[in-house]
Amino acid sequence: MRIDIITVLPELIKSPFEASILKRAISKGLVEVHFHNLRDYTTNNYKTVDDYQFGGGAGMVMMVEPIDKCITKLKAERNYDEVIYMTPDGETLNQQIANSLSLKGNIIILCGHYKGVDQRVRDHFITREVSIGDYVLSGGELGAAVLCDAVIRLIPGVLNDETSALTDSFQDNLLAPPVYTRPAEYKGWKVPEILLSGNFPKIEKWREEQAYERTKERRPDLLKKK
Ligand code: 6GU
Repeated sequence: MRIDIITVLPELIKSPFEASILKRAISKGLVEVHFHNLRDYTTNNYKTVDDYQFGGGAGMVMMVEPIDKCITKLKAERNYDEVIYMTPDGETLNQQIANSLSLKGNIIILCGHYKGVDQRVRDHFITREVSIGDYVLSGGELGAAVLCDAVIRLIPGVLNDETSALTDSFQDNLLAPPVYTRPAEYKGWKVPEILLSGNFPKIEKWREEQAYERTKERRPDLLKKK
């Protein structure tokens, strides 16, 4: 998989790819991530990427031209399966979206800023618009980092058995059950007996019940989706 991230603030989004699982996925060659500074595609002397909006109103709008130049250059080099725009008015990211994007070959992610991008960018280049939740961020970069993390960890070979994605919360619209590690008793606080029993079919059944109870308690909306 190859991800090309278009941004006015590359320094804001690079660091998550330089540690832990994402770093390992890149060094194993399972994913390539490239950053493109939109200012490198400007044609004016001031390298401005935004301008006042037609019709008036507060807030700047990202201009078509630098975005067109950047996306057109990338598309001339290879085919892309998706051109994603990170925006608070996109579809809210969930595990299903992450699953489906993890199966793609090449994707472009455009990070929005200010009042967003000129609508013509959305009409002519964007195949999918993604938000990471119902709150406003200063820009799409942190959203893009969240999306990339959720997607990259699902690429086969990125996680080892220990961190397997199959038992994650949300993977089957259930939250994960509680987990414990040594010691079996700390300050009188005991680990549930069943987990020490060695009876693996019973342990599995307990975990399923706990996952169900936790979901019913905290996220009953997920059970309706099952
Ligand atoms: Cl992707 N961008 C911005 N600016 N705000 C957001 C968001 C994205 N997702 C939720 N809020």
